[in-house]
Amino acid sequence: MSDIEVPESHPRYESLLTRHRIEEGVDLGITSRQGLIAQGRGEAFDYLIGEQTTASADEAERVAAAYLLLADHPVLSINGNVAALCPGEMVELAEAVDADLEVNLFNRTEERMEAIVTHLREHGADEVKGLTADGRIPGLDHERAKVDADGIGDADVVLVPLEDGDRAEALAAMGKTELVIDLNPLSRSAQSATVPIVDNIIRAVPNITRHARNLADASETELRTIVDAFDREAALADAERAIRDGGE
Ligand code: PTJ
Repeated sequence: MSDIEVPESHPRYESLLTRHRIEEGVDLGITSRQGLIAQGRGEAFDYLIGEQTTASADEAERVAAAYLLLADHPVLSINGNVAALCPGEMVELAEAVDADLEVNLFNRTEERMEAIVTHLREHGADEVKGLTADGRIPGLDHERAKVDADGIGDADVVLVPLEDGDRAEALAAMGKTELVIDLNPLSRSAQSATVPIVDNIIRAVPNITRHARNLADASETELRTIVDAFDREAALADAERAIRDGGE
C-alpha cells in the first residue's frame, strides 16, 4: 500500500493513484475542476495506448532531453494538473537540465498561483517563476496570456505538458521550440509541437530526466544529431497507430 488504499498489485494501480493525486490537487486548491475533466480524457487515451511508454514516445522523450540540454534558456511550464501529478519529478528534471520552473495557468487566479508555487517549494524547488507576470503571449486574452518576461517570455525551449490547444499554438507562434506532453496525438497542442510526446506525464517526465542524465556528457554535435533525426509527423502517426491497435 502507498498513499492510497489500493494494493500496488492492483492491475490499474498507476491509474488509480493518478486519479487520487488529481482529486487531492483539487482539495488543496492546486488543480482546477476542469483539471478533473482533462484527467478523464488523459486516462481514456492512456488505457487505449496500453498504459505504457511506446518505443516512439521513448524516442521523443530522448529528443526532448537533447533539446533541453542544447537550450540557452529552457523553461518547464507547470499547470494545476502537472503540479498535482508530478511536482517532485518536475523539480528533478529542472535540476538535470538547468531549466527554470514557471507556473502558467489556463484558469489563472492568484490563490492557485500561490498555492502551486508553495507546493513546488515543498517538493524541493528553489525559485519558481510565474508570479511577476510582466510578459504577455500575443494573441490570447489577458489572464491566459500572462507570463514572466524573464521566464517563458525569454525562453527558447519550453516544456508544456497537458496544455490547452490555443495557448500551445500561441507559444509556438512566438517561435519557441515547444516540447508537448499530451496523450492525445490529435490535440492541437500535440499537433503544434516541435516534439509531441504522446505518453502519460507520470511516465514521461522521469524518463526525460533519465535520458538527460545519460546525455549529460554528450557533445553539442551529438545532441544536434539526435534532434535533427527526429520526425514529428512519424511520431504522431506512430502514436495514433498505437492507440488504434491497442498499444504498440
Ligand atoms: O491548471 P490550469 O488552469 O492551467 O488548467 C489545466 C487544464 C489541463 C485543465 C487545461 O490546460 C485544459 O483544459 O486542458 P485540456 O484542453 O483538457 O487538454 C489537456 C490534454 O492533456 C488532453 O488532451 C488530455 O488528453 C491530456 N492529458 C490529461 N492527462 C494527462 C494528459 N496527457 C498526459 N498525461 C496525463 N496524465
